[in-house]
Amino acid sequence: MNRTKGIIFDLDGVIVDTAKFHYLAWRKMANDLGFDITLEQNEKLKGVSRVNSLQQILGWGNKTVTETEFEELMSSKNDDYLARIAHMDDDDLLPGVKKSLDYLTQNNVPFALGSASKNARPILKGLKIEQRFKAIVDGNDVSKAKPDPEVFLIAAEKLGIPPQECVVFEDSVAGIEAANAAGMVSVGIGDKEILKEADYNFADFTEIDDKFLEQIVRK
Ligand code: B16
Ligand code: MG
Repeated sequence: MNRTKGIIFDLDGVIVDTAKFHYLAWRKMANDLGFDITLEQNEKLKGVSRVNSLQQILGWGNKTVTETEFEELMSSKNDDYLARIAHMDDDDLLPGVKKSLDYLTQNNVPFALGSASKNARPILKGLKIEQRFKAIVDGNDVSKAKPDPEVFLIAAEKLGIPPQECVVFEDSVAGIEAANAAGMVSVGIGDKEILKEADYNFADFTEIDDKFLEQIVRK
């Protein structure tokens, strides 16, 4: 029997600062189509799947495209995004993340990834932390995107821990909504005004100490 709760980490914006590269790549695509997207609009894209992001962006720009053009835009945005993150390595882990992962490993607290990204595995490999996760659930494994809780429920199942005994670290409104809908404890990483539905809020992992982790994983 597990003696601790299980932890589920989002990827983009929690473990690594890829959120800004998603924004830059979407913004370039929008600019090429003749409109712009704001940082405020970008908040609505965080944690949202590639398909749903493009649908929203085209709506903001009042653009209608054919199915083929839609596929081409998704593919060129992803190529642009991958080029921007190509040289990522373990120095790119967000501050404080390594220390928290070390604490969890040393204390036998199982942790999983629950990300909307279809690029999650190569990113974790680049960061040299792929092997440390007991389970990885990403955009390739789900049929329903955040705010649907599916990604986190699959992660809990793979950890072998009931959803109500899991804690989710998330930087997006959609992800906090998904964690709450899954009946999990939600920890917002980022602006607490934006992530106000989270059970706990921190600006980043440098604010999270061993004492908090110890308290949150205790059953
Ligand atoms: P990809 P997360 C999400 O990852 C990002 O927050 C979101 O901006 C992105 O559109 C989505 O992944 C899909 O990513 O295009 O790489 O498949 O935050 O859930 O780890
Ligand atoms: Mg995220």
